[in-house]
Amino acid sequence: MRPRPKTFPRAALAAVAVAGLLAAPAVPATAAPGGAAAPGRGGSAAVADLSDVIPLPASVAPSGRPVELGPGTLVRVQAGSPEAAAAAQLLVDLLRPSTGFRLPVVPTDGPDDASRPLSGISLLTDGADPALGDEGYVLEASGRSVVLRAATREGLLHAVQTLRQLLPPAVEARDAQPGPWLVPGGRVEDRPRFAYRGAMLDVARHFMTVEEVQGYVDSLAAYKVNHLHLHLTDDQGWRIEIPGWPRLTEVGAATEVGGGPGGSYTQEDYAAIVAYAAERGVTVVPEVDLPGHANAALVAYPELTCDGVAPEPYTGIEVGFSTLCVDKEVTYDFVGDVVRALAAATPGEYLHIGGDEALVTTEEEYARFMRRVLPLVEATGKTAVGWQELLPLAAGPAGGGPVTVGQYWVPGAPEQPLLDSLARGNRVVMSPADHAYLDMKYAEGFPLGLQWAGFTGVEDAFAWDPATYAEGIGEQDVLGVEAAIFSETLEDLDDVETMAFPRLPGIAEIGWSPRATHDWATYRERLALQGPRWERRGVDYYRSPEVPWAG
Ligand code: NGO
Repeated sequence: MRPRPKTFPRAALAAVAVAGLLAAPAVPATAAPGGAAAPGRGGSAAVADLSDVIPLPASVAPSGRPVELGPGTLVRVQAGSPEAAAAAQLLVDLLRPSTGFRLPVVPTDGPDDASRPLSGISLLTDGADPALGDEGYVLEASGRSVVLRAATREGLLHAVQTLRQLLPPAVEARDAQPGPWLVPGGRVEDRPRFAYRGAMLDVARHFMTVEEVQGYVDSLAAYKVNHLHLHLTDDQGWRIEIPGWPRLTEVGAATEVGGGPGGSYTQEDYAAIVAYAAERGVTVVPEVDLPGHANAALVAYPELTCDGVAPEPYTGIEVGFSTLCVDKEVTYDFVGDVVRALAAATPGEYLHIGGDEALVTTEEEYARFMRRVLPLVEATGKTAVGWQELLPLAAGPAGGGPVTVGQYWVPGAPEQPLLDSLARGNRVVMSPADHAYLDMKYAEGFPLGLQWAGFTGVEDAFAWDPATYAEGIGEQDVLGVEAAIFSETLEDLDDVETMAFPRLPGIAEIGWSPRATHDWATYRERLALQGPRWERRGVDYYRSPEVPWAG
């Protein structure tokens, strides 16, 4: 379908990496809007501007003096609200190490307490405006109090992330820092543009440990990304234990790109990822890529091939050469078991079945396969998601079926069958590879990444709109956006972070902030403020010359 790079001499790349990063032109520090806390000012007396937040909140009204947190600050949670208690836990886990404050969590005293301004930080569910939807929240900082109010746990978690960005960058440190800890005064009223804001991580081409995935979740949650799509299987490795099919992980997980040892998640590992993500408001969307991209499964279970002969394990980066045998019954026994196991282990609504680049099945075979597999997914009660190739085969509500979600990835205009599918009530998540594939290189010569969809600078990742990107696909068709990272050239979380930051926050902002606020010139100023936060947290990022980093 397109030219692909061949192999990547990793050692040579590492050399370019260092040289390339050091050679990045120094860019003068630009004063941040509103006297924002900037690196170099050491997070001292500076106070952030109320709109120094990514994604930019829907509405911001600064007023009054900053609120200072201190050693006596209490965290007050709505009595009897498990949602508020959960968000308070996340808040104190974030704030205690760097502030060194005890931040005791105490319940509000009674119903009228919720409407009185309290000293400290209050997390309240009573009195939340239903118009703010499932994820909206209000943050008000005035006098001696910061009040976070939302109807849902998700809303309160987002409010916590906003508060975090309104505190100085030193808040990200894991050891005690000098204050003061000032929150700018005023009111933020916020809710997302799209319900689905995702990030995809490919743990198949290079395996990532549970801790690495959890570390990535931390970074995603900071930008209100609410779905983690895990690309769990591909030609190079099968990464998730499936009861009844032990060789998938015993044999099919033992390889990865470049010949490394691979790895896989037990059901317990997967549960640990799901739970960690859920605590941070992130829903896991598991993907098993079918019927193509299946070499690892075929190595483990040769009966899934048409000739019954096991292929060689694959450690290269070509695509489109493998397939489950569409004509064998055992294939559907296998897929049924996989889909049911994943559905049982996944509390979220979505189950992704891949469906891209099935280049060695005919169109008829592909359709036959998917027409059997979609009902298997639907029988689990989950919503099926697939790469855009799947969409034409989904009946959709107008065709008497449920909604299926297609992930749009091929750059350029959609074909008519895809548009027809959307007209039947199916939806898309937009990840066009020329803007939202963060495994593309930033620029010529960048040491990591691919370039089949071109180079994707920081502005390129930010400056597009999912509701106008593709002719015929409008706002009503779009469930949301997703930043995808395939890991052919990315060996570990450090590599992934280098590709994600600073580009991923741009996709998060596209997914969350009102379209009318979308503006590169002001966004890049806000983005620059994230650098010191990543440094404090130990998150790798590329100091792109497109961003006016301070210091
Ligand atoms: C394509 C391909 C993947 C590659 C990726 C690399 C999709 C959906 N299928 O995207 O197998 O890893 O490009 O950018």
